[in-house]
Amino acid sequence: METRSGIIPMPNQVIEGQGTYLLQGEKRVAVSPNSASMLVFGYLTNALKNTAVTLKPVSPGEQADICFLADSSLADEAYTLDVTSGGIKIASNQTSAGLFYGIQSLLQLMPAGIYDTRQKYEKKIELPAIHIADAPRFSHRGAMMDVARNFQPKEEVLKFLDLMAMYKMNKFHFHLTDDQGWRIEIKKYPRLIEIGSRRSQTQVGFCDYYYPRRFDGKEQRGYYTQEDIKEIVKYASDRFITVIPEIEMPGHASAALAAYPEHSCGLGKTYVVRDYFDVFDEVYCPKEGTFRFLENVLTEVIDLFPSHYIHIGGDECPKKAWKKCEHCQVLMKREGLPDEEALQSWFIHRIEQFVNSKGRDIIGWDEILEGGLAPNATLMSWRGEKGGMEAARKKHHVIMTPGSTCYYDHYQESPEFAPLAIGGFLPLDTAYNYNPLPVELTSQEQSYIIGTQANIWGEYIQTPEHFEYMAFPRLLAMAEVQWTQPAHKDFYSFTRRLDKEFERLDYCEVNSCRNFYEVSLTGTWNSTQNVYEVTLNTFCPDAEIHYAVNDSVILASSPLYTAPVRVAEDAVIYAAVYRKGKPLGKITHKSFTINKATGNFYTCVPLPSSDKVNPGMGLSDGVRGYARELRRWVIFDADTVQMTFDLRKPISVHKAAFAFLWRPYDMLWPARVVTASVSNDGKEFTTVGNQKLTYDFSPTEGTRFPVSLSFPEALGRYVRLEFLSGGGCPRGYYHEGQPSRLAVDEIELY
Ligand code: TNX
Repeated sequence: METRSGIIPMPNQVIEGQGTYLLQGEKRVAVSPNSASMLVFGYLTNALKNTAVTLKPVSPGEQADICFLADSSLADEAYTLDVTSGGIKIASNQTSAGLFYGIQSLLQLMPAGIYDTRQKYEKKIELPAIHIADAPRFSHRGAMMDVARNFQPKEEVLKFLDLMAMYKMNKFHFHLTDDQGWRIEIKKYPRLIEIGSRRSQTQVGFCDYYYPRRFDGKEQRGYYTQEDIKEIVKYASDRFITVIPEIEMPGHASAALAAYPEHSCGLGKTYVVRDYFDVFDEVYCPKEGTFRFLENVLTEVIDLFPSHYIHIGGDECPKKAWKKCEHCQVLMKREGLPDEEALQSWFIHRIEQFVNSKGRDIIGWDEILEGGLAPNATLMSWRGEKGGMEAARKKHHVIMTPGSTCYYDHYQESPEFAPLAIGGFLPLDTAYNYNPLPVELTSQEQSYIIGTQANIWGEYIQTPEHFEYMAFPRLLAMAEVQWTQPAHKDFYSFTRRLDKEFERLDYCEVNSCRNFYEVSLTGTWNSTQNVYEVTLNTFCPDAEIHYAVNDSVILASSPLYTAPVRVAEDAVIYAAVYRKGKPLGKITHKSFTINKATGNFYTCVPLPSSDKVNPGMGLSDGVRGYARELRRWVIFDADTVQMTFDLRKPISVHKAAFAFLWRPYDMLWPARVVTASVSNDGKEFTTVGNQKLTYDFSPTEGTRFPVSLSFPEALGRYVRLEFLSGGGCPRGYYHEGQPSRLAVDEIELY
């Protein structure tokens, strides 16, 4: 479905009419004098403040150009919007949430220029005649902002709320506490801010880049006063958004324990606000004093946030401290708890009872399933959808946020061009195509899934600009996942609407990722034609791609891409998106290596434990591993790894080249020995080369180590490489003594 009007998220029913309505001068708005309608009236007035249009409220029933109508037959959040040459009518039920969404649709019918704050919009506002009848697919349409890892100023929070409202999102999940910072003032416990809201430095680069870790030496601090929180809550509520606060427990508690170490299990440790990112063993100890502390914290939180749901975390709580803690062990015996998982569940139950006693319910991450789900808990499923499905089957409400489709801290463009991210790959189309209702569930079970949200974790997000880069434009895809019925979803239609929407995002000064206007390059071996082909793609509709081989200058006169580009030898392909002779985005490029192994099948003994990109062909797909892109590497958990290439006919070879990734944090160490052998029947192999491999580990930086092995020219249909892995992780490094793993990429034969 495609509409001229281009609203995001796509409304569920749109009928385009004939003619237009001209919005200009003073317009009369019929609005009930109740507070919710007046609030929406105020919002609309403010949205138009930059235009030549002024609005005057009149009573319902009086002659008016714009009518806000109450229709109690409409569901909460549903609305109808009618634009005719005679005027505008928006109907919703008394909650006025629908009215607010009707206004959002109306505003999106207007030119993006009305959002330009640098100059007044003097041009006329011509609205297309239209009938929209609309209601959301899900009631929980959320986004999570992690301000604990890195603080975000209040202004950025408010800006984000504005943007969420534009796309009809209604739940703002505020991740306020974690190991690296406590961000909310609690009057009863001032040290949470004095100590918990600052750290003196932060790790540089991804957690596994450097050994030992490097730090930036810059203080990181920030928190919201209770006045700030009130302002944020009110600002959100004026936009029909509920702020759901998250106070993490029992894990992710380092910042709180740095301030109040008495709530830990002790163990003679010094507790600090963490300056690097990991899952830490220091957690809350289930002592009476700890519960009193947490209940007092929650009491202040509950007073500040009217949200029915209070998120209590519950994820990633290592049990090491509890296992060693005498108090915990006695408590477990007394309560008849078989293991520490049951203790975690006991902990969460107890907190749930407290939250329930205040008339609220808890949300927890899917680990709260372990050891038994608290009776009234809503589950946020992040480790895939399994936990969510289990909870739905147990008749608990569920919010689906599986990492692979909802974690907007993952890369959305190639790591070669993107700023540092946590990893993964979650491009716009993947975000868009997510369906939060697993087909494995019956429709009855599905009804427990109340929605989904984007989680924007902040480990590597240090500035508002970077936050926006990670959130957008994926957040608009999420808005459509949340709002639009699957029958009305269509990625191509979305890209056409998004193409226009970027203009509005620009006026709103959103630093969106722009790879929408760039080319992504993928190479594959075409086995029917025996040739390597590079496919060029862009999300951008109605555009051309121009490209060049081994030439970084791309002009409108460069070759126009019409079919996969064939390359017969090593090449770098450069490409850019053009529309009407003008480039829309930057030039991107990718290197391809074409050699005797490229495109050939191979077998591995044992099979790799991770093989994410071009599974089964990752070692011969023509693209070399890149230090920052872990998922591209083929990883083996074994002492000896054998790879046998089938070159399909006897071919003479004299050299093998390959690379290993060194990342001590991930137990990845390069191979110590490589042996090459050839065979004509795939059974009997003759060794042709063997070499001990040594490396310079002094750079202390996660590194790609390229290695090659030359040998006397040999003829064979099969070529085998055998690697002896790096052995145990060496002394003094992470995971000392544990078996290392081997990450290899691109086996090249010459
Ligand atoms: C896992 S999701 C976490 C967070 C991290 C995130 C990074 C969850 C409940 N825990 O603490 O920030 O991964 O993607």
